[in-house]
Amino acid sequence: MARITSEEMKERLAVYFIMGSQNSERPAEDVLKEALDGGVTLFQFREKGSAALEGEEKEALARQLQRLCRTYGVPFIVNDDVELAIAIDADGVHVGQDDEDARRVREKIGDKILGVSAHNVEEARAAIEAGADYIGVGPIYPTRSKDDANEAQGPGILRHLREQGITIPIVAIGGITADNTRAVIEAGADGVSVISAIASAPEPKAAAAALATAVREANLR
Ligand code: TPS
Repeated sequence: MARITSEEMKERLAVYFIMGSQNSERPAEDVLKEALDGGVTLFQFREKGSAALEGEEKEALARQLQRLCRTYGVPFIVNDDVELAIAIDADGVHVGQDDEDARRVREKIGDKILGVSAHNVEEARAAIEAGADYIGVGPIYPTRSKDDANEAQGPGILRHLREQGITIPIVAIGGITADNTRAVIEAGADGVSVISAIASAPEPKAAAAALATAVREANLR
């Protein structure tokens, strides 16, 4: 498999759902199934925090969710666990600035999708240099889903990155909802990434569909 093209990556980032077992009281598989029914285009398995599964349990849940994504033709990305991604032949890996060095991850995963969190122009350029296929930029708005999150930057950071010549596919993250999706797409993001807007929604399917509609409408303008 060759590297994903920039055009395909941008389309895949439209509605990027992130979840681990800690993000919902309900079984992760049920929430993900409903989210996929609503139109999620990319999924990241992120097991983090004190309640996170480890070892065999983590791998078993990963395989279960990966199987579900496969039936929908939605790529399955693993957060910050290159060994797990390789062991289960996931479609990609996402790493933050404090995780394993992006250049080393690229060397290990070959042509799989590589995503890197970036907070400024310098980190964006370094991610591109390291071989990232996309960058995650945020938190744009305040978030309660990441303990060690930086200060919210607002959609202006997206416009700034684009003005500085950063053309790599960008997904906006942090406090994104259907109501602020238009603002981040207009500021330069190719898609939106969410945990709580879908995982904590009373109806994950409707929540994912609302995000998909908001992204589509913002791109039509
Ligand atoms: C694609 N990250 C930044 S804010 C946040 C996370 C997990 C919480 C969002 O939750 N970009 C990508 N993947 C990541 N894991 C990160 C950045 C890191 P909520 O939508 O509930 O505010």
